[in-house]
Amino acid sequence: MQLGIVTLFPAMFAAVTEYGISGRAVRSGLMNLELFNPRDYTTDKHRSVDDKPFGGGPGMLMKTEPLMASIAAARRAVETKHAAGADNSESKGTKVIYLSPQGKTLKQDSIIDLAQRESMVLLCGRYQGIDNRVLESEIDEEWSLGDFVISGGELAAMTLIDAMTRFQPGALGDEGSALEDSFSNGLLHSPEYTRPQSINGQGVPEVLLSGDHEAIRKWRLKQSLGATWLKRPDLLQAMSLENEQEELLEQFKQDYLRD
Ligand code: 9WO
Repeated sequence: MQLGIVTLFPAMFAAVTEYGISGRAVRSGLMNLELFNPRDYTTDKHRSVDDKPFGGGPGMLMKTEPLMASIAAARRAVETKHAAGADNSESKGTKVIYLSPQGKTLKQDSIIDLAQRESMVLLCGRYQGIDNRVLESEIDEEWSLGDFVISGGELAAMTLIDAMTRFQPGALGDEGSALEDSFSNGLLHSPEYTRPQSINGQGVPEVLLSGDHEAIRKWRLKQSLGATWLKRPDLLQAMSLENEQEELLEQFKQDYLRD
């Protein structure tokens, strides 16, 4: 996947390019990030990247000319990269995405869809954001992590990159499959335990030590359904359960109400 990233703080992206699963995906060439700093596209002596809003008031907006120039450069770079040698019909599909609280809320399903794309440009806003005309002419999609404000789009862009990386074929290696993570079956994960077998007198559920794989599968599914029922009943509401799941959840509720 080719990613063009427009940001005033390119150094922040070391968090995804150098660490963990995303770091490995970048080193192996599975994810290719190219950073574009509007400051490098300024033409004035002071290299200004912010400007006053018309109508006054506190706060600043991103300065338009360097912003537009850096978006154009990012788009050009990712399009030439992934169209290299081939016909470029696919490259015309490169979307410019703005991370903002006004966007559509990202869900695991949207991450899976976005992760299939060959390229995209991520625009990280700072200050109070961007001029509305730039929004309307340059931005194809607006996505949000949720209903809260942070100081800029970078952490949101990195969150999106990390989540998409997990769906690149080969990115997870030994860590398993992104399709087995929480949410991929619409349920929360069941509790997990590691050594030691006792912590301050608290043991590990017997079934996990039994070696009975079918019993373990059932127990985990039951716990998964139970955890979802207790912590995220809204997720269960939106699902239709199979017979086995219905029965295991019923058992969980009985156990829970008895204890
Ligand atoms: C800042 C500000 C200051 C004074 C008055 C109004 C103001 N609004 C903002 C503002 O919304 N700043 C944003 C900062 C501009 C776009 C980038 N920023 C951002 C992205 N904050 N939060 C996000 C974000 C992105 C994705 N998911 C959740 C939050």
